[in-house]
Amino acid sequence: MEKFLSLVLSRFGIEGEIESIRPIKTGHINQTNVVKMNGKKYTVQTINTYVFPDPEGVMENILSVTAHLRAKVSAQGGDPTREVLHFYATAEGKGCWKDEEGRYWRVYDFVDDALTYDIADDLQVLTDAGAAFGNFQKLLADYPGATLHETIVNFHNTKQRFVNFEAGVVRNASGRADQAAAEIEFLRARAHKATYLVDRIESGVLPLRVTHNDTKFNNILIDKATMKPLCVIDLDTIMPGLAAYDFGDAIRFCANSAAEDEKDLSKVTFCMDKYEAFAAGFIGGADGFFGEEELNSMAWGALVITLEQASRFLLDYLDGDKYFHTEYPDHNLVRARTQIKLASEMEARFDEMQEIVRKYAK
Ligand code: GN1
Ligand code: MG
Repeated sequence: MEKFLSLVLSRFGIEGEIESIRPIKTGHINQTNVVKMNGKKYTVQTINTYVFPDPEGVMENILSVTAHLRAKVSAQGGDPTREVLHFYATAEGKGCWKDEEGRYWRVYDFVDDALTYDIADDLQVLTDAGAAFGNFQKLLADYPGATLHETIVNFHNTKQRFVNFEAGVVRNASGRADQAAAEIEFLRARAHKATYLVDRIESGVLPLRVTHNDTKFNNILIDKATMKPLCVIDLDTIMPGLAAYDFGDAIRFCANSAAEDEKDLSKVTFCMDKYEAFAAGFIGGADGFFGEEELNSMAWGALVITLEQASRFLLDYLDGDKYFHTEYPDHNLVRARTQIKLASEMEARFDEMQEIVRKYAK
């Protein structure tokens, strides 16, 4: 392992003795190690090609977007070495290297003295996180979105997601559909809601922006010393999208009172105070950046992306756990259930959710 990681680093022009290797277990998709060499820490990661069939396209996006962000952060007097991820390129100028077994590797500087959290309890930190994700969209407002590779086709096309879900139910590849009958019913009954955002893209009501598309709270590095957001990470899914996708995905994760895979559903609640705290930063901090229709779509984003996520976890359960990393046989079903609980609570309090957006839009 050590010898191999040393070879990987050398492909990115980094040579020396490895001092330590530490695996990171947070993400559901890629495999990550923090490798210390010559006193400096690097994040060394394989890109999951089942999920990302075009890893070179992923890395072209990332190298170009991070260069754009770096220039913006520098111009605003920020510290680009800590506030933007720094990826290395191979001698051929590529952001990834393919080994003999066909695995794709990438390397970026590990950001020290920063942490990620799976559950957000401090409302001020949530407001700051909202502002950070909102600011991320602002920094990319003048990025040419049409030049980006679509790294996962139809990623937040919830209409298509529900078509795929239905096909997966019929296929029932794992033979486990009976165990998920109630959850399948819940989602089927909401297929009409899943089209809400896509319909509004198609009718030209909602503008496409360059969005992050995977705005889980643990995709923000928080500075240990100040507890302020430092850097947005996990840039694999930066693509044209809706402001409501980033708002909604963040909410479904951070306004949950429990973990995404909490087994005891009595602990899983949609927290309006957390929703409000995040909205205060994302919308309140945006200073008129979002248009009227976008503001009207934010609460929908939370509901639609939560339903979408439920369908994705459940589909993977039905397919036999091929996409998301799982730790036990029912892991994806457990995850789908938390999303369903959140979605039903959002439905019950939908008017309040919209009012809160209005409050911070002023
Ligand atoms: C995956 O990589 P990670 O763990 O940040 C997934 C997201 C899901 C999330 C659910 C490329 O994110 O879309 O919302 O799991 N990423 C991809 O936890 O599918
Ligand atoms: Mg990810």
